[in-house]
Amino acid sequence: MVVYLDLLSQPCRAVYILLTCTKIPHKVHAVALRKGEHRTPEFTNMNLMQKVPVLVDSGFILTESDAILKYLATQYDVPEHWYPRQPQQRARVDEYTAWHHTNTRAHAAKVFILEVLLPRHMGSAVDKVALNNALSNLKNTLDKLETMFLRRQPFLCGDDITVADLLAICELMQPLGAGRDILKDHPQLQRWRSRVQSAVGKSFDEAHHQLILQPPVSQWCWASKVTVDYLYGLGSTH
Ligand SMILES: N[C@@H](CCC(=O)N[C@@H](CS)C(=O)NCC(=O)O)C(=O)O
Repeated sequence: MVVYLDLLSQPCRAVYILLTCTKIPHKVHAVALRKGEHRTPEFTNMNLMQKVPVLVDSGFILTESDAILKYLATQYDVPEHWYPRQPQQRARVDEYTAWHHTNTRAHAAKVFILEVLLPRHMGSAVDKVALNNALSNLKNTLDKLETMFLRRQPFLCGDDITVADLLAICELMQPLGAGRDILKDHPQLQRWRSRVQSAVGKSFDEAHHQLILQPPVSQWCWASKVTVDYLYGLGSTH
């Protein structure tokens, strides 16, 4: 099995962590978004969307991190807690992952886009009004993570770690690439982050190594205008 990843990308890191900490045999094919390697004819042939992550398993091509994580957890012999078989427990994971894309991902990514990607693309200063708006939307999301998903349980969907925690943590780590720890005023989420880190061991640091090094802003300049416009529009209140 081959996975096409750029570890500066949040959904790619989630896939990487599951693969490495469960020891599913795989090869990583690095795709440097900042060099446009996702726009080559070969990559486009594999994924018309020109996005990472992509998984290729014996000719079966799959995109979308949520689908990839769930495929890996059901197709391979991994501990059941990652994506429980019991229908109601599984539904809890699906509940979070459905919510994730228009909440955790949209709002954490928007802060990052406004602080890093957009100024770079437009050659403009950070739009402080838009950023404050985005931070306020993000705060609502962080509050909901604490009061809804982490209420009386250590992980987002129950007593053990699932693929939902991986999607969430990788998204919430992203603004660190611009030096912003968005969990600093959220002790409950900080404790959850530590639990996720301990549960996945060294694969967490491996996945986030590049991000934590805080690469120069030029390296972040990979997203297509379509992606920036799309994410910039998501959750917009102005
Ligand atoms: N919903 C997709 C999102 C994939 C995505 O947006 N990937 C970004 C990196 S985080 C990408 O490849 N962007 C390249 C581009 O927009 O040109 C998933 O969860 O896999």
